[in-house]
Amino acid sequence: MKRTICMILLCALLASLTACGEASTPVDTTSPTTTDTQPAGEEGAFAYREKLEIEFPDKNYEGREFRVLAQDAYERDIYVESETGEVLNDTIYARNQWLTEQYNVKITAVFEACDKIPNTITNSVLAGEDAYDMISNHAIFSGSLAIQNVLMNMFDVETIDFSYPWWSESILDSFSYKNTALLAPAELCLSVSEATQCLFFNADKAADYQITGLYDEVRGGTWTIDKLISYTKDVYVDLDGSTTADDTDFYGLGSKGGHAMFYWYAFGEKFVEITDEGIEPVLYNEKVVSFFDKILSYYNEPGVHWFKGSGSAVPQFADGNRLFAIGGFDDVEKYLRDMESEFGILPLPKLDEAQEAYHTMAGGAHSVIGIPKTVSDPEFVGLMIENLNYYSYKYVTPTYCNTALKSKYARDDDSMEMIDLILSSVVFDFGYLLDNWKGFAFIPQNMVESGSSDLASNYASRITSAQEWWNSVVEAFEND
Ligand SMILES: [Ca+2]
Repeated sequence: MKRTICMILLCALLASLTACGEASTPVDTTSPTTTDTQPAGEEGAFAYREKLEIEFPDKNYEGREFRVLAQDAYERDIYVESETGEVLNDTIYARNQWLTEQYNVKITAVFEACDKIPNTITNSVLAGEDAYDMISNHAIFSGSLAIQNVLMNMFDVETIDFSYPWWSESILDSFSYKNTALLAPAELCLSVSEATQCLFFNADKAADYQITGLYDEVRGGTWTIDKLISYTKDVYVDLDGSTTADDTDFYGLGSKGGHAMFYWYAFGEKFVEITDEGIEPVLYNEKVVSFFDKILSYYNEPGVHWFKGSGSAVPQFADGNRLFAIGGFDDVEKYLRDMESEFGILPLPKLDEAQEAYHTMAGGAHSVIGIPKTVSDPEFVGLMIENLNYYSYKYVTPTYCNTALKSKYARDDDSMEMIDLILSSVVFDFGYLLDNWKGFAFIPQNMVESGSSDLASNYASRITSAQEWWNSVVEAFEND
């Protein structure tokens, strides 16, 4: 059974996901250079993080290696080669130097393509080798590992403390089943922040449309889907005078079909419910129906531009052709550095004002960490992980937000406050990470992209296979 599930998972993933690099280069991350490791503090939204002080056990590991196997698409999750004068790079470098000096350890990393890591680690563990202390790999590709019986339950590692502030409640809810946590998104992996989704707005255009006080709406809890719809649904300008709606015209919202599921998370929902009895897909119900009514009709408005398949809606936003756009934090570094207009960052809206909090999701390519079952000293590994998390929480994530995510109009401190709010509201969902295109997580995308409105039959045709799929996942976990 396990093998079947894994093959299905892997085949589907290989067929559906972007390839993730080929290189497999061993790297020694330790440099003989010592540095002044504490970067200068940043005042503002993240100042509270620097105040956190945790006393970890005092240990001298006498040069022991901390051996990491990591996805090559996000090397800087684990390692940067040297100081370059670029603040984020140097903060990551300083983190590793700090760990090295604190414990007399040596971080060594091997980078591989994300689709190869599950096999590498499975073969290694099944051969009884204690070859790696930690893996750090693409979240969805790692899903197959969770059902291979090769990873350690992190709840059993005494030096990992899930009450530390970087382990969110959502991580515990979504990555554990019956007190077993085999994988987790960790603060030490910057890619988790980079994959975080948000809503960008063009501040200059917003002023033209008399849209003001957006940050105050967020703070006041009144930033809702109906507000977003009212600000965007009729915003359309035929820029080229072609009398047809082209990609290059001006729209209220830039998006893609794949974003439709984001609203489900933003409204505080998930695609599965984990109970003591098992994992149940969320069924066709009144809430689901009203969700689809709202999003499908919104995505048919003239002010919404969306496209099918993969890609980003942010380049056209960067060109000034969208009032709002949905994208990831990594889009800022990729596309918004040289944007002429001022832009701001907002959380995805709530369903209504009664909803208690904002929620967002992280795209599935970010790293999650796991500890191979064959590790002989899990306490050492846990201590390394938590120290890297600690330093990353205090310095690396705030530095990322204060440099990579900052608009060139540096006066925009509100954005930093929003970024902090968004990061602390990320929702992880078992029902997305292990969906394997058999559950319901991709129905919103399918419905938008197909233009179908027959939700009832869409659900009815899939419910049996969805339930079978989740039953098989449960079986695999319980036999682990
Ligand atoms: Ca046109």
